[in-house]
Amino acid sequence: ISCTKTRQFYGREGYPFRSLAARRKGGDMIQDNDTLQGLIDVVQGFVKERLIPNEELVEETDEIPGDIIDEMRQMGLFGLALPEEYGGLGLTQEEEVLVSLELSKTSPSFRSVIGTNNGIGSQGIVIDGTKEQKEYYLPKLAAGEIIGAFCLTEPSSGSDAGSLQTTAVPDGDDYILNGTKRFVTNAPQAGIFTVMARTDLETKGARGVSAFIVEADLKGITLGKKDIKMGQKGAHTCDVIFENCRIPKKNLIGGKEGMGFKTAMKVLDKGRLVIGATCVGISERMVADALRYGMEREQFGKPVAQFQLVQSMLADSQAEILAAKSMILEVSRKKDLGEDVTLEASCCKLFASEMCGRVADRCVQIHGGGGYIRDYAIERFYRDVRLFRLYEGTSQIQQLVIAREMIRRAEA
Ligand code: COS
Repeated sequence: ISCTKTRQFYGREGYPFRSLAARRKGGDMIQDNDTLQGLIDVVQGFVKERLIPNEELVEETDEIPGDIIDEMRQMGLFGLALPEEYGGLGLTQEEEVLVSLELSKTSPSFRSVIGTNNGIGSQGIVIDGTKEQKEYYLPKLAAGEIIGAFCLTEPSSGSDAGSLQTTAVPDGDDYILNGTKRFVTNAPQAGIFTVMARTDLETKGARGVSAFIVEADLKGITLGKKDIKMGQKGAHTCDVIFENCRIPKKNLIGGKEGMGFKTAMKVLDKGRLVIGATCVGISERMVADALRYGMEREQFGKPVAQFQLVQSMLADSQAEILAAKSMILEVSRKKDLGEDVTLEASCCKLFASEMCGRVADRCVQIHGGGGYIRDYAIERFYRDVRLFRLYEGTSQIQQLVIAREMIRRAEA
């Protein structure tokens, strides 16, 4: 579908994908194949005609152009994973990963624009929020009217998230929030933060943590300077500092103290599947670029893709991409059936992100010296994808989660 067609599609039909959830036939994980395929086609066209041609601009300016963000809003991309009753597209997990995979065949910063509203910046409310919290915030997030961000990590608590030190102390109808959150994706653009803070100051571990919705324009919130990152230009992170910030008690997620760590973990179970899909999408793009290069670049009188040592890099990458994609789809279906997928989601994040790193490395190798030069997108992707093995839980944290769950299930 061409971009012009994409616009006509939306212009003529409004938001045709709004009806996806309504068409679900009891228990179907793919709710309506034609509508889903329509959405995927439109996203493919958008990536090809709008995002890929702007990758270099984003790299140079460290900004996503405003007109692209507007188009994302019009397409409903901010609400892919949000329930239809709150203005989202209501995609199932399987559908969401299929769409994310297409959206990731370009610079990952583009997906990051809509990533937090569909994931870590909204899911705390979707999973554990009260009816009032959902009704008030989710429609704004689904429409892309506000950006949601997730504040878990702190200067001295990263992997050991349960040891966080930010405090929320009750005071009349409010809590008073104090602490610093680190590496907060989309913080500079955020309208609300999901903040994990300690309400039980006597308990050191995860049990004393609660989750709050904090509006970004409250007094007592300041942002640190924008982090200068290795890659993913255009996706911004920074510190968020709370100093005697007063938040109304009604913004305690779920209205219950001590549940915040579990809320954060459930959010991450979902996030880890979507990051896995992102790794698959960008790996497919890197291999497509490397294959094209290998078929054009001649050495020793023939295209380098004809040499078996290059073919082994292409073939290994293709096989690993298929493996990652298959496991992510399988686990997504399980999640849609309501099964506990903590172990499986970590397997997906671990395998897909490590696979993506290997694919990036091989694709640089196939490009030869050209792979180290800015003229080729692979130089940028090589830096961009390094983050996948770190955020939403490092590979080592995924290994820890997997092994713990194996033991827990064996004991049960
Ligand atoms: N879903 C629901 N509940 C969960 C859960 C999940 N996926 N994972 C843990 N919990 C619950 C546990 O069952 C436990 O509940 P009880 O107190 O009722 O027994 C509670 O949460 C605490 O869990 P646990 O004891 O396993 O916590 P730990 O402090 O040992 O930490 C890890 C667990 C390391 C897995 C966690 O801190 C983590 O994921 N760290 C990485 C954080 C991260 O990904 N950061 C990236 C930045 S955010 S973008």
